Amino acid sequence: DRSRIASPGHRAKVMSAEDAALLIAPDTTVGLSGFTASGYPTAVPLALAARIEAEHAAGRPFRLRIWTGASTGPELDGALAKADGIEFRLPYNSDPTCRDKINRGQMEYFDMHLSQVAPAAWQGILGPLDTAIIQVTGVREDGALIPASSVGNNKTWLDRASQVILEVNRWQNPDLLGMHDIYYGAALPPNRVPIPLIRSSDRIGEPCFRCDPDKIVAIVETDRPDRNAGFTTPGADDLAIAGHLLEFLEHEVKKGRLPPSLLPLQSGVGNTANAVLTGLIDAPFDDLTAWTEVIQDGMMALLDSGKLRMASSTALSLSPELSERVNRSMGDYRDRIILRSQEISNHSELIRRLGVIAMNGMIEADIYGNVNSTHVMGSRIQNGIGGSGDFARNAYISIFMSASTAKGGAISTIVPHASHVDHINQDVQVLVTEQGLADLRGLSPKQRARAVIETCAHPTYRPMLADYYARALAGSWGLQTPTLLDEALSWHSRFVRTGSMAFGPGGAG
Ligand code: 0RQ
Repeated sequence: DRSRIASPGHRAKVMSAEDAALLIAPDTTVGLSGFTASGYPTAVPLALAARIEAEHAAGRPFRLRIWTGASTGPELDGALAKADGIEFRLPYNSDPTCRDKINRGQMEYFDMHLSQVAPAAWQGILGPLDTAIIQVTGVREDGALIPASSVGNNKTWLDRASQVILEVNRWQNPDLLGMHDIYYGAALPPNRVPIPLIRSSDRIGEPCFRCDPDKIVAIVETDRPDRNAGFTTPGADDLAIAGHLLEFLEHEVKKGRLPPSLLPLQSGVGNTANAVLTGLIDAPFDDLTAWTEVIQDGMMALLDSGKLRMASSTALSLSPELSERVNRSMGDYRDRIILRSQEISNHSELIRRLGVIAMNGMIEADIYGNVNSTHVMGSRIQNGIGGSGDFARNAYISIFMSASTAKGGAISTIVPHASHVDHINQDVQVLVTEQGLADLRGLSPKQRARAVIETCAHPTYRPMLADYYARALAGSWGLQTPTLLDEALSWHSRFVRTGSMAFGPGGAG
């Protein structure tokens, strides 16, 4: 079935994934499509991984610099990392093999804000881009490329790369045509102009990517579904967090601080975020909109329920079951979903203008409301900052959420001092755990500490935090943000030494 490639010139470039992989030289930079395990190339990365393994077996070094939109799937990050083919990677990663290599010091990882990847590439600070490997839904007769289920940085990779390899994926529904909005008005300073978008539903670009046909060196045809992990049924903690959050939003509407249809919603990755969105189905809000970077199952359910009028995102990020169902009826969603480049979905100017309500997960928060989204015990990366910084800094209300403990209670996610800070306390306005919701807006550091300890901490750790805070009030060098310097990170070092932040039975540790 060649019907997905309507241009004869493009059809002449169809070849096997193995042949396409031979066009990529060692020690070069490759920009790939993909934002979550949606719309990422699979056949060429798998063939490339096999080639890298063969080269390594023959004693020849072969490593690449890899740029993507955000996390991708096992056939890309997983396969290339297992082949030890990634020298350097940016941005957000959630692949376990990559994570392991990064934490062992065997892979360089530049964890940058997702909105800033494309501008940084244009600025030239990342170096040249040798090859782009981009999954598309089809090629039109005029050579325009129909995007797939994620947009990410594809526009920029296609524009910047010296050579382009396309994967035309027959699994993607051709009805995707018309769902995307690819903005071609971005420029570097001093030539930047306001982005002409005032509502989440505005369209300011084109439905397809442009790409100089002379740069296209190979086209590989594939037929493979997106492969996002499924979601677990929300647990008691997820439901409690969702309950606190919905009560807060209702309260804000009652107080007249939010309109009855709220403001555009952003929701991060993970099960808790998914549970919050599912909870909105039964909440008393109508005519909702979303301005976000991933559309998970909960947001689709909200769309299907009619409560959510439309969603703007850079990617669909659906469980395998829902992904198949949505893919079959893609045309039904074309008027309610807009997929954009990530530099637009996560743009500070637009997030600030629209007044987005940002809801993101966290690793830990300290009593002053500084949030760590990325590092476990200060030094091991979990995933990355992703879009959380883009949204938190510019949101109308910036909310972070997590269960109050992790690893079966051995870790308190509320700590005296964050072991790494991604979001400073000024960018964190509301903290939610299953224990409760702390509205930190307008509070001083000492007022925040009292609210966080009393409202968010787990009962096991609350007395320990209260004790630390009381002693900090008595013994800190300064009293704006009371801190016991020698003790601030002792909870983390105790965990690394003993496997628990709690004191042992004899009070030792
Ligand atoms: O690890 O799977 O090994 O048990 O972190 O934690 O509780 O399942 O929560 O899926 O919501 O993820 C911050 C990682 C939370 C995510 C983070 C361990 C925990 C588990 C996952 P296991 P949960 P979630 C838009 C916004 C940054 C990017 C972002 C994230 C694993 O939300 O990556 O916000 N955010 N992007 O056990 C040690 C702690 C821990 C901990 C959790 N305090 N100490 N381990 N874990 N807290 C989306 C994009 O950017 C694409």
